[in-house]
Amino acid sequence: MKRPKMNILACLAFLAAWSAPLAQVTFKDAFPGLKFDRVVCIAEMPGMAVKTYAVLEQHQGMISIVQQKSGVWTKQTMYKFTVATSNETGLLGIAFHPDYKNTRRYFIYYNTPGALKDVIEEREADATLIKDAGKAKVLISLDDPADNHNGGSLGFGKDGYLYAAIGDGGGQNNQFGNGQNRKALFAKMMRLDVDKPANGKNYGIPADNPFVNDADPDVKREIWAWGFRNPWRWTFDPVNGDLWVADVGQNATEEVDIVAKGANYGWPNMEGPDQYIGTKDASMIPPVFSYSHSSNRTCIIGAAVYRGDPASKFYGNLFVTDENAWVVYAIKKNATGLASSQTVGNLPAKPSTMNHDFESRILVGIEANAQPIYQLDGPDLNPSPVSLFSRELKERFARTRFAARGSVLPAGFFAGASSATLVDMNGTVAATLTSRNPVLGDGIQPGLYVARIPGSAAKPELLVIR
Ligand SMILES: [Ca+2]
Repeated sequence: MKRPKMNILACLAFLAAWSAPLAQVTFKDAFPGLKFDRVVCIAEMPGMAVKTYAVLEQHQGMISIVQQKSGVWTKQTMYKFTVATSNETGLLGIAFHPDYKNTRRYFIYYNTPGALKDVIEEREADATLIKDAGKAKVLISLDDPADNHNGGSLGFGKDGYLYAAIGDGGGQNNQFGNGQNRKALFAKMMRLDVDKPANGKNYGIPADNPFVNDADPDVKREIWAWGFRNPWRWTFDPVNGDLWVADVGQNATEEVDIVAKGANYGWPNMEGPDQYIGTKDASMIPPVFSYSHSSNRTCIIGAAVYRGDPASKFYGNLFVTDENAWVVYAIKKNATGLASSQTVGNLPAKPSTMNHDFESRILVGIEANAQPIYQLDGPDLNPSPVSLFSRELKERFARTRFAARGSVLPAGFFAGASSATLVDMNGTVAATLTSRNPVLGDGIQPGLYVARIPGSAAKPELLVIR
C-alpha cells in the first residue's frame, strides 16, 4: 500500500510533538460537583467511618467537611471562624489529634482580624466528629507585625507531637530580625505536646526538644528547628516520617528542606543555598532542593508525598508547585541528599496548597473563589487501596503486597504454610494457592484480595494484583 505523503507542516508538527516533553501527570476534579474558595488545606480526617476531608477555605474562615454519599460528593460546614482576610492571612492550618475518633480534639491555626495575631487553638468536635462543639483553648498567640509570612500548616508527627511553623513575622528581608533569633517563635518550626499541658499553658514541651536545656532561659523551648522565612506549606512523609518544608524565598530562590531536630535552615543569612544577609555559617543547612526565580517561578507551594503504589516511579517523591508558574515538581531524596528532581506537568490554575490523603491522592487547592480541588492523575499516581494511617486496617491486616498478574507471588507470602486462600471484595474465594511460589495466572483477575492461611491465627494480608 502506498503511504500518503506527509506535508512539511504536518512533519514539523509531528517533530514538535515528539520532541516536547510529555506531561507525566495530568489533573482531574477530585470532588466533581463541588467548588471552594481559596483552599489552603485539604486534610483527610482520621478514624472516620466514611472517607472524610476537612477543607480549609482561607478567607471564608471555613472548615468544610467533604464526604461521598451514594456516589455524590457533598460539602457541609464544620465551623466558620471570623478571621483576617488580607492576602496571606486567614484560616491557615488544621490537624486532627491522632486519636481523634475518641478525643474529638483538633487544632487550627488562624489570624485574627483587627489587631493581627497568629493563633494556634485547640478545639473539640461534637459526637458526630464533623461539627464543632464550641469549645476552644488557645495554645499560642503571637502579635504579628505584618500580614505576610505567616507559615500555616499544622501536623502530628509519628511521635504524637503537634508540629507548627510560623514565618519570620513578615515585611521583607527579615526586617523584624526573627530569622536567627531563638528567643522568638517567628521563623521557627515548633513541636508541642498537646497531651501533657504544663507550666500554666495548654501544651507541654517534649523532653527531647532541642533547646529544653539551653543555658539562656529566654530561648524558646517550643523550637524544633529554625531559620525559616515563610514555611507556608509543609508535610510529613507518611511512611518514614520525613518532615518536608517548602520555604518561600525572597527575590531569588525557592527552597525545600528536610527538617531535622535543632537544625538551622539559614534565613536570612541564606536564601536557598546562597549567602544573603550577613554571614553564611557552616552550621546552616542548605535546602535539599531549590530553584531560581525565572519563567514566572517565584513562590513555592507544597507539599505532598506520594506513597501509593510501591512499583510507581513516583513512590516516595515529594510534589511541590509554584504559585505563579503553576509548574509541578517531583522531588526524590536519598540518604545523602537530592536523588532527582523533575518537572512533571502544569496545573490548570493558580495553586495555594498541595496535600496528600491517606491513600496518596495528591490534591491541589486553588487560590481563587469558586474553584474545584484538583487531583494529580496518571498511570504512575494510582492511589493506594489501603489507608496508610488507618488504624482499623492496620489492626486487621498484617501488610499489603502488590503483584502483577502473571508474576510469582512475593517471597514469604505463605509464611511457612502450604496454602493460602484469596478472597475477593465480594467475600468469594477467588483462588486457593497451593504451591510455595505460585504464578498468579489469568484465572485471577486484577483487584484487591484478602489473603489468608487456612487454619492460621495470623492476620490476613492484603494482596493487590495489577
Ligand atoms: Ca506575619
